[in-house]
Amino acid sequence: MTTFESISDQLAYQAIELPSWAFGNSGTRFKVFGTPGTPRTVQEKLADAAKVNELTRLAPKVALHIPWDKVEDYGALRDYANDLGVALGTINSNTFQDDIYKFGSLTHIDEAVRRKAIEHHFECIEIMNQTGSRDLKIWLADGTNYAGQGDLRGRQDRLAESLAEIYERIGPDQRLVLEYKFFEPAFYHTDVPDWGTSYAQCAALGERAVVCLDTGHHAPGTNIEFIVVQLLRLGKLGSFDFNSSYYADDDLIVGSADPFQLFRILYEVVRGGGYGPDSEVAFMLDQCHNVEPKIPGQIRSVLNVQEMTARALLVDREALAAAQEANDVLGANGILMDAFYTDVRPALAGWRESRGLPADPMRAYAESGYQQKIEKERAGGTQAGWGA
Ligand code: PSV
Ligand code: MN
Repeated sequence: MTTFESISDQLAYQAIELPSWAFGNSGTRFKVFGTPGTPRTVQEKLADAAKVNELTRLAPKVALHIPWDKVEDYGALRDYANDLGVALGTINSNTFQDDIYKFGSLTHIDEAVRRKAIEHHFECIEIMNQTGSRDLKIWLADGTNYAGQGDLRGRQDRLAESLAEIYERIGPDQRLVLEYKFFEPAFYHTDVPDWGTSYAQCAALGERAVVCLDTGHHAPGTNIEFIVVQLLRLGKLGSFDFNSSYYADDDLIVGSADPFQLFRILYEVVRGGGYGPDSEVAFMLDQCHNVEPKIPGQIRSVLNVQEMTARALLVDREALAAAQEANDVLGANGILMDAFYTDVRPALAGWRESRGLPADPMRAYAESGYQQKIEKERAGGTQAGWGA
């Protein structure tokens, strides 16, 4: 039996990066709904993120998206974030919203377009130097819609060349993190569709190139925890983009659609050494709150990750190993399920209180008056959203 007391110290290692874009307006191609109190500036996004961290102590960093979060002075932005009690985290590049990227960016047939995309990443690295960020995360919209439209092999070769140039610029303490996604916006093929492609490209680059696993970027039914096992085994699991999906890249609150899947993923993270002070795996959210309130949406998200981490830590690994060794199929499965079915919420409430945090951060937010304050203060101006 593993007790909550025996794992409670390990819970303090939990650090989940919040995406700045989760606080802005978002939606689908059908409609983006505005929400009262939505930030108009990156500073306001940081303030909202800091509120999540203040109430949970789970979210010490905020990931930025360039150009959505462009400012004149990144040193000043870094100080601003630090004053709020958070740090600036991963820098996400964006080569999917300019007209010139219609047929690709780092894979584009035209050298001039590739150059522009590479230069954009150089700019991101320059920003990282000022924000103190470790990770440059690259997600590409590159791909084709029709068989024969592009030279799949040529695109892969150009991708390797472009990434090599970017990798050259990465500082000794920085990492290039390559995300994969099996479809969308391209529907016939994408140039980095799966972990294997990302792994192959990263392996060719070197040690500081690692894979980003976005949980929403797999076909339904994919055994994501197996991918976690494999990447940890290969030393290439760089980061997670956590979210939940029923169908595809739904970007819903992590742990909402399938908490058991989140538990299985986190169990393999813990078992594979991806959690704790010696691990370099970054845990990020990549979510949008289209219809639900955004700040409580982020609070719920980090709490969901914490709950499933606690359950994953509760797995009696010794007993599980013994059952596995004895080929005790149902016994082994039962040990895993015992941990999953353990309701850790009361123990976590106590854990928070013992650390001077609100037992129920959702409730604490509702009672804090912060929402009313930002709705009043942030009247007028242009609300942040995709592309702003
Ligand atoms: C698009 O699918 C996407 O959601 C990727 O997952 C990136 O991580 C994110 O946008 C930010 O660019
Ligand atoms: Mn992502």
